[in-house]
Amino acid sequence: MTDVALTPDTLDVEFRKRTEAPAPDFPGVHTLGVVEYGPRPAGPSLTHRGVELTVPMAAAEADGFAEVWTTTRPVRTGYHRGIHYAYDGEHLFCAGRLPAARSYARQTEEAYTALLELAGELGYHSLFRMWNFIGRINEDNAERLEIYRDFCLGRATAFEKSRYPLRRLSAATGIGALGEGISFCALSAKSGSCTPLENPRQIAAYHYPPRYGPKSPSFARATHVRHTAAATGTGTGTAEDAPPPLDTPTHDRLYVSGTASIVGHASVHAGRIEEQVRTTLDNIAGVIGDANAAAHGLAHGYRLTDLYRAKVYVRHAGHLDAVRRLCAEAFAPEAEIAYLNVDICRSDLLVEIEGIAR
Ligand code: 3EB
Repeated sequence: MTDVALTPDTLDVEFRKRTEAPAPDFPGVHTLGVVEYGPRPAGPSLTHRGVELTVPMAAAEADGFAEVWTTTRPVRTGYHRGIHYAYDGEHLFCAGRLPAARSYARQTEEAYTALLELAGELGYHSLFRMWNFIGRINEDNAERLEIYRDFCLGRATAFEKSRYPLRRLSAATGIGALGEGISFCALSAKSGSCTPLENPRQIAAYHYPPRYGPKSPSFARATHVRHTAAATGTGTGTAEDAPPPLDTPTHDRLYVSGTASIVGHASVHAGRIEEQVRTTLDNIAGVIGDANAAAHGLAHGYRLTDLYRAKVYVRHAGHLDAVRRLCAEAFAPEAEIAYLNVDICRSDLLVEIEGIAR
């Protein structure tokens, strides 16, 4: 197994400019899914790049960017009750789009029920990351319920009816998008082991009090994943069902949820961008740090400089420069960081940051 260190990681993600020609196909590297951040919604659809989804968001960069999920295992695709999916025998990438509606709870419940059902039927039981891009997130639906709360109601109902334990919920992002409707995508693992993490400084989102909406948001602060690599370590595995051999190489990632300036359950530093960024970074550092990692049974923790990918959502374009400066100070120079100008799920929040540590 001496070649293992030279093998690309089983599941990885990189950011590319949308205007760039697609990277040449490397032998043994396949694309599971592509999330493009562009001006208008599109997809999801199935292509030679797995599932492609375009999320309507004003990227700070003129042409937006694409988030490309690659795998060393061959990919197959499919469609099930509104969900387009791609899978490699170890990872499942699902995506869907809910059209503009008077209210979103019912559609959201149906979509998450379908997603959980699909993942279960295919044997990808460990959901480890979800993203929800919500149009008009801080505006009311036709029944005068804020659309974010409307969405949370449907999502929580789906997990409840699927008898999904709260303590198994995964990392997530819930964030504003342009236009109307909701785009979503999620990743699940088959044999990789997943550990959800909470933040001692914050109340679990799924225990937020009812003042924030009829049902609490269904997510954990982070998911640690020990990914199972290609069975042979050379990328020649197949998408067939086969248990990984005992000496299968693994690699670890810590997927950090969208994180904001929330302490306990309350938003703090209303109207103050620098303080909100600092509190958000402190929250992330606390979740991923050694003490919290040990409290969740992990061998070691991470630091902000271990985040090799991050997405930074900023409500006001005028705050972008300040946010960039603070993030550049906190993250490693080689980290890929994307900035997006969108609304945040609570109207008093100005910034939300997510990332992946390795
Ligand atoms: C928070 O901590 C900020 O509803 O899926 C962050 C990450 C937030 C995910 C979601 C919401 C979600 O409550 C907002």
